[in-house]
Amino acid sequence: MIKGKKILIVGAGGFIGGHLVKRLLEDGNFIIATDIKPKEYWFQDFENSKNYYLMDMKEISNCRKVTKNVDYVFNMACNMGGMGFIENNKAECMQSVLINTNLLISCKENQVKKYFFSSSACAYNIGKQQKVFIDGLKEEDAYPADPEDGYGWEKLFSERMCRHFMEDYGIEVRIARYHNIYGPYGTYDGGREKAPAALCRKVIIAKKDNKNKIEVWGDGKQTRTFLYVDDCIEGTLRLFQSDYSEPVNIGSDEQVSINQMIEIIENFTKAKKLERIYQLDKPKGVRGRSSNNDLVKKVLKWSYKIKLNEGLRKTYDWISTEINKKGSNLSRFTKS
Ligand code: GKE
Repeated sequence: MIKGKKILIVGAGGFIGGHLVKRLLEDGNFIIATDIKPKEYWFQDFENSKNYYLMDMKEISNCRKVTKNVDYVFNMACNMGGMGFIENNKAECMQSVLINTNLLISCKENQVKKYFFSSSACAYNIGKQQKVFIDGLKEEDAYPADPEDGYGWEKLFSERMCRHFMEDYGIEVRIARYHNIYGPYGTYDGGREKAPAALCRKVIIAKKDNKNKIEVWGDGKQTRTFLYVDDCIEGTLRLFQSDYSEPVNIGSDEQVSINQMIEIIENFTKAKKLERIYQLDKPKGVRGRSSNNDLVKKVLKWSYKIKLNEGLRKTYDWISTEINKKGSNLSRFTKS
């Protein structure tokens, strides 16, 4: 357990960043938190701490300021979202390279000991993800490089930058490749939502409005593996404390199609099955993606715990409560 450390979390107002702040505060650390979003748009609120900064970490002056006298840095910040966002905002996504670069330079200057970079399964070679069911992606499958356009290239390049800062300047780095993380306190509408939250929302609203149809992007046969956020945080912290400095998959290996995920979600309701309107012109991403977890088991002696059915149930219940509180047209997550 990490305890009694002074830790900078960049992107603390985001989904995974918010869960990480919560956990590291509970474990007894001193947290400095930054985000580009004003506090009212942070996904989770932490009343007790005063060390929150509204700042753009693409600016090196900001990075220099907050990396002073900290033990560890977690870079959880990037301009991101589900396929609907990343396919249509490639230049925006690529600019997150400035956050990682300026943070690393500042960490070197301020002699920060250890640095975490949140990478993504989008770093993997897209040629290896053309079939519906694929063998899990192993870490070496990121090369030869041909990642997801825009967002994936930024992640792969930034991973590499971390590696060279370790080799050339001795900063310890840890890198996780996250595979579609979902759970409560995540984006569920507004354009940046990923499939688990989007489909929970669509089923909840159809039920609420007595509709018998939902819209699904693509033909529903595309597959993914989805990881519940509590397992993501546990895996992240274990990786951070390990001595392994190459990228590691943090994902589940429960590969499902989008249609299978909709069935799981529909089973949470007593309503009749919904007719699916397949929208073939919407962003679809790769055809099949799955995490191979051999390396994570080997280096961390750890595996995720929460099955998709259980994690989706918690997510569905949370989104349901939020929609009931705020109404289906209102989201606090619409601002980047
Ligand atoms: N977002 C969304 N919304 N996706 C839908 C919907 C919907 O209403 N209906 C069907 N899908 C389909 C998409 O077309 C895609 O084929 C699949 O679900 C997964 O979409 P996603 O959750 O938005 O994103 P991806 O898994 O393709 O990619 C995400 O991967 C992560 C890492 O594994 C990225 O967007 C990043 O969030 C992240 O790097």
